[in-house]
Amino acid sequence: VKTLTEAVGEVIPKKREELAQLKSSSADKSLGEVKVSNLLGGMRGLKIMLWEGSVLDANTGITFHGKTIPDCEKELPNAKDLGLGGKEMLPESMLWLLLTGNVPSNEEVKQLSAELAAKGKLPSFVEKIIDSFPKTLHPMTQFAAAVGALNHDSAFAAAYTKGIKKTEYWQPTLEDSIDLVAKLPAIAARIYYNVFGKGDGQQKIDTSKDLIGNYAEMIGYGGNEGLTDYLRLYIAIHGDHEGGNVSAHTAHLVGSALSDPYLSYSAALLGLAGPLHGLANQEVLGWALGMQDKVGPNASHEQIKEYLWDTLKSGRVVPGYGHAVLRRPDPRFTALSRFCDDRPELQQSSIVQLVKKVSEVAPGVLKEHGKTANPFPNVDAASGCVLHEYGLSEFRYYTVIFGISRAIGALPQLVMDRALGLPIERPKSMSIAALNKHLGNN
Ligand code: AMX
Repeated sequence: VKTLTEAVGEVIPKKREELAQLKSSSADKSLGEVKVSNLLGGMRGLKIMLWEGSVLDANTGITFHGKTIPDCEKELPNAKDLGLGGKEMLPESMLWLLLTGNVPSNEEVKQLSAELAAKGKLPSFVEKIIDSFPKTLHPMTQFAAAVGALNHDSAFAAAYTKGIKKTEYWQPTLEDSIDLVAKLPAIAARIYYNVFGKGDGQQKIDTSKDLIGNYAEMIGYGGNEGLTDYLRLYIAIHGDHEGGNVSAHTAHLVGSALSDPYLSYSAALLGLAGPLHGLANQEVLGWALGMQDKVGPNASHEQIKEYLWDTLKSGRVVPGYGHAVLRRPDPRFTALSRFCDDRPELQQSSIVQLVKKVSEVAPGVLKEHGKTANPFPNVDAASGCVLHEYGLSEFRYYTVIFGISRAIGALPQLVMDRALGLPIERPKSMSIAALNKHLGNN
């Protein structure tokens, strides 16, 4: 049985070799043209970042080191394999896969869960910082501030000050990353307790439990196997979605200045807090609950169709549908729907069933409407309503759960960035005047 640190150490020489080969064989090859529309259009579609953990294909969706979500559901150690109650894959398994490219054994995951539990307690100064925030401060702002404060004890920052060699940067980066993943549940739970008054208030950790088993306990849902298992699945599959999305890209960009993992991930969380990124799931839920209020819990396909058209005719988008890259139903949506189909309590839930019915009707309406490039549901179409059904109804908190998850994808890349010695990011920007001059416009 290997530790995660040993497993990462084993794959790094091969990665370095692959990068060296790529540089020597292909450094001058082109990856396409840069048009003015790319510069003005949020750099969409430009292949300008290295990101090892996952690749997003417009048709097949996300793959993690080549594995689809159904592959991961089959292959990664899950709650059942580890006798934890429930049966979903563990975020620990996904973290291992993203860091190493390999599927861990049950024993390795168990050992990682124990390591995370051992490192999960917050330093008291961070508890005090969180307790000093007003309840009215958005949970994501609190989350980012507390994560940034953990940089006080960063192994990377300390080693850098001492003059560690560049080839060894990845080691304290990994140490900090594991430490941060371990502490995110306690930070998130303390914020939940302070703002919403739910949970044990002390973030107690049981070393025999997995990361999410402990988190569910800390936020007061320990006895709820359905929610605990849903959180495992949700957090595992939201971990990574390529490098270009705002949170992942931010972690990579800030990390490229050799800011330590706490600082880099704190910045990523502030990006995740934006309504065009991490807040979308709460909007879907608000929209669906609004529909339920208007048309009742047993809406017919005809009534749903009408509500969809009302939304579109009023100039709004249908939340939970469409995607910047995907052109098929999001496999993450499919995985969450499968979860709902597996759980009797969710089959009886009016909001879950309404959201399911919407997914049968909306693609036809959006196709007829004719604007969106992708009329299919994205992950956010389903995610919030399940939390709501299980009683976790505080919308303002939902992005914090996403924030626990995204670390599982963003931090492995930071480790890889340091292992590969990637440089500080510094793209070229241009003013409108400079562009016009360059293009020969008058
Ligand atoms: N409902 C109605 N119209 C939509 C639509 C939807 N769900 N999705 C796209 N459109 C419209 C766009 O507004 C755009 O109209 P415009 O030409 O008048 O500006 C047109 O269709 C073309 O857009 P697109 O190329 O299909 O999408 P995009 O890449 O510009 O935007 C996204 C992608 C997700 C922002 C968009 O589909 C959207 O607003 N969806 C609803 C909100 C949502 O679900 N967000 C969560 C996304 C998942 C995530 O990243 N968390």
